[in-house]
Amino acid sequence: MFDKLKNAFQKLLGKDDDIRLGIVKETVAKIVNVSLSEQEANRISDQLFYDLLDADVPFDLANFIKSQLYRELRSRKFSENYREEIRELLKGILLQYISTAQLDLQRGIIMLIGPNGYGKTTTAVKLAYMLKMRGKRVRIIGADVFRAAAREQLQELCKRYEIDLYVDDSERPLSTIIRGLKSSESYDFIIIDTAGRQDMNINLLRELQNIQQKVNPDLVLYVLESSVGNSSLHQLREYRKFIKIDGIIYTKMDLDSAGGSVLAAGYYGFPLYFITYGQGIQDISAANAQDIVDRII
Ligand SMILES: Nc1nc2c(ncn2[C@@H]2O[C@H](COP(=O)(O)OP(=O)(O)OP(=O)(O)O)[C@@H](O)[C@H]2O)c(=O)[nH]1
Ligand SMILES: [Mg+2]
Repeated sequence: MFDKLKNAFQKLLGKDDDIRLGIVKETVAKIVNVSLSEQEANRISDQLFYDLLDADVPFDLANFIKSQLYRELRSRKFSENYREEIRELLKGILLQYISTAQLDLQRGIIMLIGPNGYGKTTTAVKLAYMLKMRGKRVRIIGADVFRAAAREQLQELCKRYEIDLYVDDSERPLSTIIRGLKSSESYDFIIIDTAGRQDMNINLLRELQNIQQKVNPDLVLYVLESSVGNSSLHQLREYRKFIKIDGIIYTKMDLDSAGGSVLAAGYYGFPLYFITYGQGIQDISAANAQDIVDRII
C-alpha cells in the first residue's frame, strides 16, 4: 500500500539516510537547534520532489510540496531529533493535501461512477452492507445495463450478503433507475451502481450527466482505484466536465500502489469519503486523513 510514496519518505527519513541527510547530520552534530543551509534544504526538498514524481504525484503538486518543504526547512531550527522533526513537518504538509468528508446523510441516493474495473460494483455492495449494519434500510439499483454479466454479478453478491437489489432488463440505465426508485420509497438509502468504460466514452458521460439531471442523487462518488497513477486523474477531470462529483472512494488500497493519486485527489478538490482495502465485505472504512498520512510516512 502506498509503496512508492512510502519509500519516498522512508528514503528521506529512514536509517539509511547517511547520504541524503549527510550534510544535515554533520551540521546537527556540531550545534543543537540549527537552521539548515540553503544547500541542505534544497538537497532534501529536491530529493523528495523526484521521489514524489516517481510515486505518481502530479508534477505541479510535487513542486508545491517541494517548495513548501523548502520554505519550512529554511525557516525552522532543528535539534538532534531532526529526523522526527522533519517527519512531523512532512506529515503536516501532506495533511493539507488530503481532504476527507463524512457521510452525514440519514437517508438519500448515492450514485457510484468511474472507469471500468475500479471497483464500483463491489464497493456498492460493501457500502450497502455497512449501512445495513448501522440499521439502515438499503437497496442497490443495478444500472450497469451495458456489461454482460453485470446484473448477475450484483445478483450473486446481494444474495450472498442479503442486500435488497433492483435490476430489470431495460437497455437504458435511466429507465432502470427511474423504475427502481419508484418502488424504493421505503428505503433509507439507495445506492446506484453504474457502468464504467476504460476509454473516455462521451456517450457514457452524457448518459451519466442525464441521470444526474433527472434523478439528482444526493451524493455522487467517483470510485478511484489507488494503483492507477496520473492517468486516472486525467479521467477524473474528464468526468468532472460532465458530472458534478461530490467526492471519492479510494479502492484497492491493499494492492501495491504508487499512492500518489491519494494526494492528487485532494489537490484537485475532491474529498475522500471512503477507502476499501480488500475483497471482504467489511473491507471498507470512512476515510481518515491522519490515518492515511500515518500509513504513508
Ligand atoms: N484487492 C482488492 N480488490 C478489489 C477491491 N475492490 C474491488 N476489487 C476487485 O476489483 C475487481 C473489479 O471490481 P468491480 O466492483 O467489478 O469493478 P467495477 O468498477 O464495477 O467494474 P465495471 O463494472 O466493469 O466497470 C473485482 O475483482 C473486485 O473484487 C479492493 O479493495 N481490494
Ligand atoms: Mg461494475
